[in-house]
Amino acid sequence: MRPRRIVAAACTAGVALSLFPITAQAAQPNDGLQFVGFRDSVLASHTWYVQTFGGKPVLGSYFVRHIDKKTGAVTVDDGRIAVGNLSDVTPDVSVESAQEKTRGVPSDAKLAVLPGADAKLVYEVISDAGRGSVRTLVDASSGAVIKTEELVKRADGTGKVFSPNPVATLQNEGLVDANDADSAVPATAYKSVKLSDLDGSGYLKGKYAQLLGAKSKLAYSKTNAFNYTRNNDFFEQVVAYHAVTESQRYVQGLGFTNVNNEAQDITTIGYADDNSFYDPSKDKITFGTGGVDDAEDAEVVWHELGHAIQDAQVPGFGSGTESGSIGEGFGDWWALIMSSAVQQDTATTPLACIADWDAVSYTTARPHCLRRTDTETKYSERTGEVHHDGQIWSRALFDVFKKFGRDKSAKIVLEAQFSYSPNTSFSAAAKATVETARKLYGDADATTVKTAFAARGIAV
Ligand SMILES: [Ca+2]
Ligand SMILES: [Ca+2]
Ligand SMILES: [Ca+2]
Ligand SMILES: [Ca+2]
Ligand SMILES: [Zn+2]
Repeated sequence: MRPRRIVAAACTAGVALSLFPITAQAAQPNDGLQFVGFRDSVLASHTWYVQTFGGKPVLGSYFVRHIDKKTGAVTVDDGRIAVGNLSDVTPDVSVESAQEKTRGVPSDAKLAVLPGADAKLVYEVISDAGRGSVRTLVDASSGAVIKTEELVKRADGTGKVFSPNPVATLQNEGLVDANDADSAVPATAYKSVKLSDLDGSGYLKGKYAQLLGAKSKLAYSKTNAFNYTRNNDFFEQVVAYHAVTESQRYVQGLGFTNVNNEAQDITTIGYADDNSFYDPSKDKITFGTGGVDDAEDAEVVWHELGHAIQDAQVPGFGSGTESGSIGEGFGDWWALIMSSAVQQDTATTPLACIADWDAVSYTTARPHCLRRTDTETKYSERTGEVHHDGQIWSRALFDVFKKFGRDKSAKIVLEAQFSYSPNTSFSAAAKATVETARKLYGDADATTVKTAFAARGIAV
């Protein structure tokens, strides 16, 4: 039933205005109204109610009385809804078990009536899993989740980004930073993209990523249009937001709803070194601006995000030298996994080359790579330096990627990482990965994964 607007003076519908509770009609089996709030404006006063049934609030209903201060005229806006086929308002399920059905920490839970022809008694549970409040309706008879909705508004925006970076996009190893000059990079290196899951605040703040810093230094657009060129410091914020959000959407699409499923904290402001890092104590990624601004290269973004992903999967991951090396290797490989969807693998700019754009500032050999995922580095050639030793791991994963493709290899590795210890060894992590491949896809695929690790000299 749609809410009706009734002017009291002409009202023939039988709604008693002066009494509380209001008399119910047959078509509207309400048993009362519950006071919600009072608002005072210049011309009138406004008293809001919610409809009740059996003493429980009816979801989505409202009833408001506006009284004109000058004339005393009363106007009613009746948003009561029919409650059909419901006689009992005693729950069969406890509030605790309803709260267990929700995501995150429950902050409020109350019995309510979900109206309609077949109305239901439900628990309305408000909870927060770290990215804004979520409302869950749990059937108070069966305990089934009827509906989950985010109370935070989301918006899509648009922006210009590098994806993954100008060198790979243009297949041009001759590009240089030129001190952040717009003229150093042709317009064809930019891609116009959708920026999804924004919270609508006008900042680059959303479901999976949020840029932090002083407001005056953060990109802002009332219309969620973030079109900058690289000399503008807002530009790398857009690249970072987009790269992290697209990665999380990809992870979700693989079926993982609990891998760093939150608004990852990011900053691109105030760190002048040619370095970037993930700080697990703050769960925050910081991008430096030395040489090519690090966040102008989405592969640097994805590498750092790799650390955040592993830390989200295994609290404190990377506490030993070998596990730290696995962390670096995974980060490089994750950059490759993400890039493989947006760039061509060519002899000039091979997919195995990581951070092709950031690396033009500190490498002379072409292709310019921070590191590669296709080196021959063996387990016996470990130096104890985690980025060096990480190449052992990234190469093994690269071989798995080549055999299985993007989605299947990503699914195996992400699932396997849940079972890694924080200080795992190459051998233990490799074995866990092989077993995960076996459980997901069977013996033949497990053997393929095992071969990739064995080729690096890892005992598996
Ligand atoms: Ca820049
Ligand atoms: Ca995180
Ligand atoms: Ca840099
Ligand atoms: Ca690359
Ligand atoms: Zn790293």
